Amino acid sequence: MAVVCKLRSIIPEVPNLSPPSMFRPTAFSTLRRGFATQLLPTSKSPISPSLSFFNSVTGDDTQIPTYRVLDGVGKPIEGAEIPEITRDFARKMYEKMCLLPQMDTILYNSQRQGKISFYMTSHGEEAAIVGSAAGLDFEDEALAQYREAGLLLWRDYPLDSIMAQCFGSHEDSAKGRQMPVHYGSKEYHFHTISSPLATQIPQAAGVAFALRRTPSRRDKSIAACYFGEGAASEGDFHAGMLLASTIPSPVLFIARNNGFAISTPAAEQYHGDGIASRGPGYGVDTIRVDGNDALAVLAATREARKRCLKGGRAVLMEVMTYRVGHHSTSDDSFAYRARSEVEDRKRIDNPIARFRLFLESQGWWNGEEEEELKTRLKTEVMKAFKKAESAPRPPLGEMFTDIYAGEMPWNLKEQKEELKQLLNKYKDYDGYKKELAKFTKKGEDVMQ
Ligand SMILES: Cc1ncc(C[n+]2csc(CCOP(=O)(O)OP(=O)(O)O)c2C)c(N)n1
Ligand SMILES: [Mg+2]
Repeated sequence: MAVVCKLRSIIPEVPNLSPPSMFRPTAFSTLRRGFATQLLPTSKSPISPSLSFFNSVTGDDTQIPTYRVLDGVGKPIEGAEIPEITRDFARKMYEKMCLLPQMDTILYNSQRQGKISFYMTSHGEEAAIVGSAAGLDFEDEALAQYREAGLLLWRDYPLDSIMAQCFGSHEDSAKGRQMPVHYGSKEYHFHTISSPLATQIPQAAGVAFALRRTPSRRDKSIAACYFGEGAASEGDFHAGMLLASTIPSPVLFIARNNGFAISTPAAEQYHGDGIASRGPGYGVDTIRVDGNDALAVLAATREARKRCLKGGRAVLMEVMTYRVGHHSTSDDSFAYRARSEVEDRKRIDNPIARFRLFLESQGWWNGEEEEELKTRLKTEVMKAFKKAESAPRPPLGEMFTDIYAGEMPWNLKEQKEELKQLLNKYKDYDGYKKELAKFTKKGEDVMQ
């Protein structure tokens, strides 16, 4: 009371105090009226006499709910609305959801046979990836992590280009200089994957800001940023969220919560309520979605996208799913989880089966079409695979080009010279001969 009286006596002595309008001191005017209902001019927080702490977004210690449309057997759950979807659109989604594991299995096995150096599958996450891709616009800029090849498939990115990237063949747009699965295509609005986790998150906030500042794309395109729940532990996640929240931009953050960051289970990655609970902290509209329900992911993505464009602001979607495959070809997940757990998930909550049951219930799919599809997809994948497998690599010297714009820097020139000397010295040895034979020009472009 004494402090309030003192303040009241001070306020009239500073009549010319004219702060910028956004900081207009409501607290001062309330104090003048004698009611301390607010604490500071920068806060709208009401005053409370209750000494209470909180640790729940829902306010009642329950977890944030998970939005779902279809139940485990592809039927709409009570109260759920089926998003607008045509027969052809639904069939295309299903086809791409089936193409993804076909492609994954062939490329995964090819790594095991030593034909490619590395691979990452999306097994179990087909609805999360294809469902969200289907809710986006082709021109939305995608900034993915590495497990989102399904988005490229949805956009009809050619299988030939996927294979060329994984094999590093001369048809690869990155000229074989990236690890497999590090796709990138300007034409398909897919920013090149980078291995260091979460770097795409602040980049996506910047991309979305650029979209907002480009008259031809403003109010038309968003940035869609995918990342795993593990990547959300990086500082870049928080930097990206804060950036998008304070410098508003239409970016849709899609957190694929697949239960693992390599061998670390989600339960050991955070103590709070998943990734979704972090959204409101940044003032970002947020939803948690059943990622094994293709229709729920589709509907949530469409709505999230609309909000991004309407408000020019970020939206966060946490997509709950389960990584059925190993983390990558460098991992054996049965060293840290039971085989039976994986088999159970595949059986109990299979995203492809759930969506197929929905299609069948609409009369949009049948067993005969299923057989025909599986055969056709396998043939298509094998055709692209064989083409890339036998294709030569780009000329060896391409390794040094386009790394930086302008003139080649001195260190690359030095490295190229060193390679030239090595090749000229050892080119007649069997090991060198065999390797050089795989390159277009057989290394001669470097040796000269
Ligand atoms: C900055 C950084 N730290 C660590 C790694 C090694 N790493 C690669 S993938 C991965 C796990 C990521 O898990 P999550 O984000 O959940 O994606 P998921 O693999 O489950 O799809 C880790 C730790 C990395 N690539 N970059
Ligand atoms: Mg994960």
